[in-house]
Amino acid sequence: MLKPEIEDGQASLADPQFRADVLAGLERRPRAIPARWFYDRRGSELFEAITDLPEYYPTRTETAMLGTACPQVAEIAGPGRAVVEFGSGSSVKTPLLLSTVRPSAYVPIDISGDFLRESSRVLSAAFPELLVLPFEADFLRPLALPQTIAATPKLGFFPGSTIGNMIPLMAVDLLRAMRASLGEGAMLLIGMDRIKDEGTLVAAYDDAAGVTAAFNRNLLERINRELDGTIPIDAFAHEARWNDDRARIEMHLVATRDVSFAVDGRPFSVGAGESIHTENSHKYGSRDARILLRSGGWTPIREWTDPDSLFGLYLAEA
Ligand code: AVI
Repeated sequence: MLKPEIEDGQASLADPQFRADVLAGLERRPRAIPARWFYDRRGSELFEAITDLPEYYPTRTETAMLGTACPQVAEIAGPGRAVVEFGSGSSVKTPLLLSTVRPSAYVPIDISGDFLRESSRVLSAAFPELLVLPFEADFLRPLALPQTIAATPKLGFFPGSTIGNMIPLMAVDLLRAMRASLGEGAMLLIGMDRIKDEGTLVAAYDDAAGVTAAFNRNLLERINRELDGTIPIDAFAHEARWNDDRARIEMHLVATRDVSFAVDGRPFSVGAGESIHTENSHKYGSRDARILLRSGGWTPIREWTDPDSLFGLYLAEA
């Protein structure tokens, strides 16, 4: 996932981009704050908890699918590739891939050095023979990967349906950037959550235990902590909506009453019923996913799904 920096947060230490995104997002109509700011330390913990929820099927479904798909990916991709993961790696999915594909090197790319160093340390301990080359960078743009693996064919790995958190225009740009970064002869293994009945989708983003609600509201807490905010958190309700026109789940924070507050010394008023849009999670049917991949310069060559067609895993070549 696109995990940004972990910060414990004080107003004076706030990321200037966070301040700019929040102030601009509260100013505009409809109000919207980019989802990347969910992931401070608390937000990352809450996201981990979400992945274990009974309603949140994507993580366990994709993980089970990787068990079947990875040996086949290994056969198609052949030995000795460098696995390049976009994001700092999951403690379960990445080992599944590395143990079957047996790459010559593993390059996790993340904008957050903290996440990257920690997950690289854990993976190096689990795979002591493997050359692990953590790469701190924003993978939304084409990258010059380490010289050591310049001549090695690459296998990109982008699980978790994180691509769904981008609008399609950005998703295509990202796929193109990945193709440019990985070079000729590359392959890409990517997960995308599928379109399904609205009830299942909404429940996955509005769980009975309220963990996703806490994850959403933590953004307001982060604003209060880091940007000297005075937002009354209890005046905002978590809402997950299926936008059928755009094939996406939207998360919103909806004001339950008229509220006035300040952020970084600037006053804001939000009327009862008004929302702050905090996340999009686009869902792709099999054909949609293949069109998206082709638009991004990739040719899909294999596809896996689960018995209930909840989630899709795609292998594509450059
Ligand atoms: C990280 N990303 C793929 C998650 C998703 O499903 O869109 C983030 C998430 N938001 C609420 N629950 C999970």
